Amino acid sequence: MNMLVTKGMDEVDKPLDECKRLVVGLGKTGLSCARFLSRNGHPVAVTDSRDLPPALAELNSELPNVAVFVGGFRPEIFAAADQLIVSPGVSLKEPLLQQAAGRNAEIIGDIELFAREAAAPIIVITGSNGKSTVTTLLGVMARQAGINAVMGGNLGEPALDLLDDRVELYLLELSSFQLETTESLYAVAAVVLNISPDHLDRYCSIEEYAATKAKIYRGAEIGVINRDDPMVCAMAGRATEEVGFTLKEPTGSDFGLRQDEQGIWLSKGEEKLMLTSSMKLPGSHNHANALAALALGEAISLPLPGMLDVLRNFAGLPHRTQFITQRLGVDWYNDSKGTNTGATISALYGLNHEGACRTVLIAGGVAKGADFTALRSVVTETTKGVVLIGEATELLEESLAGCAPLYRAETMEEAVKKAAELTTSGDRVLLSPACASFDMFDNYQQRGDAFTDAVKRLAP
Ligand code: UMA
Ligand code: ADP
Repeated sequence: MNMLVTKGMDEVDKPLDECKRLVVGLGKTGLSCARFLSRNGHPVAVTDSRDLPPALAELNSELPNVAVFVGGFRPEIFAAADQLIVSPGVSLKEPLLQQAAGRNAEIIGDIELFAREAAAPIIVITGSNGKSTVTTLLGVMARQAGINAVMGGNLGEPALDLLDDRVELYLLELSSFQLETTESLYAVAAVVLNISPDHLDRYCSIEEYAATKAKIYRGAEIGVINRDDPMVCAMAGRATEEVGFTLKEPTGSDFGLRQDEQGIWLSKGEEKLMLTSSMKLPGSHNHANALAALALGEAISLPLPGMLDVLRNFAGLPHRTQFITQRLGVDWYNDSKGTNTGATISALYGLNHEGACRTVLIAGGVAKGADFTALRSVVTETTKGVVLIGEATELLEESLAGCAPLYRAETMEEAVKKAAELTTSGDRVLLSPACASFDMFDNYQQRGDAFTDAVKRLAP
């Protein structure tokens, strides 16, 4: 008989039958897995290394019969499992998972369960930066074309919670963590938007990180390839058909940019489609995102005029180079989702229209094994000062020494006040941390909100 078991480390007596199918991690993903498996009549247990995992209360109220083991990973519980469904935040290098793999237990993730179940076509979007923007753009384009399309994965809603017979198209933003445990995903169209260093606290090298992302092209009907990114180009040849995008002039039927006396055009092959100046999204990195969305949309035959309409009207997601306000002639931008050096580089260059040092950057947080010397050129070329926050302050000081004046702040409020002191009319302030937020905030949204609130509180 099933029974409610929410047990700490000391209280586990014997592994239960439910542990044959073990969900590892009880955040959003773990909850969605427990929900899905229970709904399909499979006994399941859940474990989390934390004492109070975020979804514990919700699981207990929604699925009171599911056994939950918290406050550490117990060898007995893992040893009893034949199938382990691992959350993205848990590394497969976790010793108990390695032992399970060693005795041929099946180790999968929520996306694998999703791929085995989903009946409608799936588009997969991954890359170091731009995933949420492209996924959302494409979602709006598909819905505007009358398709019942749903979006999720690393972006917002866990994939398993999206499953519904009425859905006509799934748009999945996937992280490298999610792809590590996925084997059966065959996309109708797939893109690795770009590769720049990220999560190097979890991967031994950028090559290992890139190889995880490359998996999405295998078995894909159409692979969309970023022709400007050598690491993505090296992934070509796995999908059945391919189409490319570039920020240069496109060749063949690729998407790219063409310039004439009127300005810069989003183009397909020789054909000019739309002036980039008609887009609301700021920065040249968003030209790349627009071209990738067009290529994916074309792959599923979305009508071009509707897609261009979306590009004209889409103003972007919050926390992504988001314009907040102008105060005393200074523009304030929230790029809290800029959580790696690649994102911060593109945000700084993308906003730097005048080619001068008019930006004060607020950066810092959890480094995730990053090499911040990658920021040296862009900081030298675009900033008049950098205000540092959080755990990575000293590392950033060492890495950016001599590039621009550097300042320390203990809180977001203090960082915003310091940035305001450093600016004069015509300058801008950009929060683009190049780091994760977990040292000072629950997530990047809370960090971006703290920034926006502090800007609004500045004396008029
Ligand atoms: N953790 C433990 N013990 C555990 C399980 C997790 O300490 O037993 C820690 C992890 O190390 C991690 C945190 O808890 O720091 C969250 O991990 P999780 O796997 O429980 O996370 P979920 O709540 O399930 O959210 C995950 C994604 N999180 C991660 O990949 C870390 C969410 O992406 C995603 O939106 C959600 O699934 C739904 O699919 C967030 C993210 O930060 C936005 N993603 C990274 C990124 O974008 O760079 C990859
Ligand atoms: P992701 O979901 O991959 O984190 P987002 O669309 O949320 O990507 O954008 C996060 C940040 O990455 C943005 O705020 C911006 O700084 C940067 N960025 C967005 N698109 C690109 C791109 N195509 N190339 C490089 N950086 C980008």
